[in-house]
Formats: sequence, structure tokens, C-alpha cells
Amino acid sequence: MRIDIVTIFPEFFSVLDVSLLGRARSDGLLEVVVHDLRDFTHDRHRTVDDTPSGGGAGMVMKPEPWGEALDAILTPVSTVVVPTPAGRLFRQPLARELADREHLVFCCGRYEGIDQRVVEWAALEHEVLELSLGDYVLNGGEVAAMAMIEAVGRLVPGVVGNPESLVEESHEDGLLEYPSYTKPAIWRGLETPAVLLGGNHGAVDAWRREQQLERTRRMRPELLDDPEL
Ligand code: 6GU
Repeated sequence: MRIDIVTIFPEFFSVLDVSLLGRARSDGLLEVVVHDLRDFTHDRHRTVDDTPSGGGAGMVMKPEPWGEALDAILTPVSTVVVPTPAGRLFRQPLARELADREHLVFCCGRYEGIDQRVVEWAALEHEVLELSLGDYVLNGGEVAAMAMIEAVGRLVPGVVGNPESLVEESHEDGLLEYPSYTKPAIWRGLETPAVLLGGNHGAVDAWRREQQLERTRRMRPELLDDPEL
């Protein structure tokens, strides 16, 4: 998979050099290229924003640098992702779907967002997804893009060493994950649930399922009747 990122803060993405995704990049499973949006401006001040048409607070990202950047980056197989709190919720089923794409292009907006015509224009010839992480506001799309890239990247075959570890995690079956324990069996007076030490795998599986349901009911009751999951 190839991932291009367009941002005015390329240095945010240096964390992609480390950990699991850093390894995936050096192994050639993921190709990630970060672009500075200001490289696609032509004025002395490398201007990327302007006042909102119709008035109002804040600044809006000008369409021209975005157009030039996307002209240079898009291919016929590109999917464009625009992180925005005004987008549709990014959830595990979509992460799974995006893990099959050949080319993802993340457009990270700052200020009050990107001139909407950039999305309209890109959608003429490409799949464009405006995606939100959740119901809170970040200062820009960079941290959100990072979260999405990690969620998608770890689902690309070969990126996570043991694919079985992907199966039993939160959201993969629409429920939250069961709680985990390791040794020692008693720590600071607190005991590991006896069923996990008894060697009865059927009983362990049943207990974990029960825990998933109990935890989901307690933490995220709305997931229990969610058609998407
Ligand atoms: Cl995708 N972007 C921004 N700026 N804020 C967010 C978000 C995205 N998702 C939740 N809050």
C-alpha cells in the first residue's frame, strides 16, 4: 500500500518512522510519503489560508495549493481521505475496507478547514472520504490522520507479525475486548480470575465471551444494537 500525506506540518509524521509502521515501511509493506502543502504555493510568504467567504471567525485553506498538490499526487487508483470533525465516523469496518486500497491520500486541514471545492473537485474522479475520529475537536487533521493510518496500516497483510492477534481485539466482532491477565496469579492481593488458571479452554472461551458482553453493556451499550457492527 502507498500512503501520501499532505500537510503544513510534515514533522508531525516523523513518528511513522518508529514502531510497527516504521518496520512495515522498512520491510516495503507500506510506502509513506509526506508532502509540505507550502511547496505547492508560489508567493513569497507561501500562503495557504485566506478569510472565509461570507465572513466569520478563523481562516480557510485556499484551494489552489491543494489543487496543485493533488495534481502531483493522485493516480487513477487513489482514495482521498480528508480528516474532519464534520465527517462520517471512522470505525473498524471502514479501517478494514481501506486496508485493501492500493493508494490512500490524506489531506490534513488546519484552521477552519479546506475550501469545500477541493473535496468536490477530487470527487469528480476519485473516491473521497471525509472522516471524523469522534465527537470532539482537534486543532487539525494531522493527529487524526495518524490514528487512521495506524488503524489501517496494521490491517495490511504482513504488518502485524501474528495475524491471530488481530482477530480477538476490540471492535473486530462488534464487541469490546475481554480483560487480560498475566503472571503472577496474585498481585498486591488481587487474584487472577480462577477460570484462567484452570486449564479448561472451553470454560475460558465462555468466560471471555461473557466478559466481552458485560464490558460492552457497561462501557458502550449503544454498540449492542449497532447495525454496522
Ligand atoms: Cl478527523 N479532525 C479534526 N480536526 N478534529 C477531529 C477529527 C478530525 N475527528 C475528531 N475530531
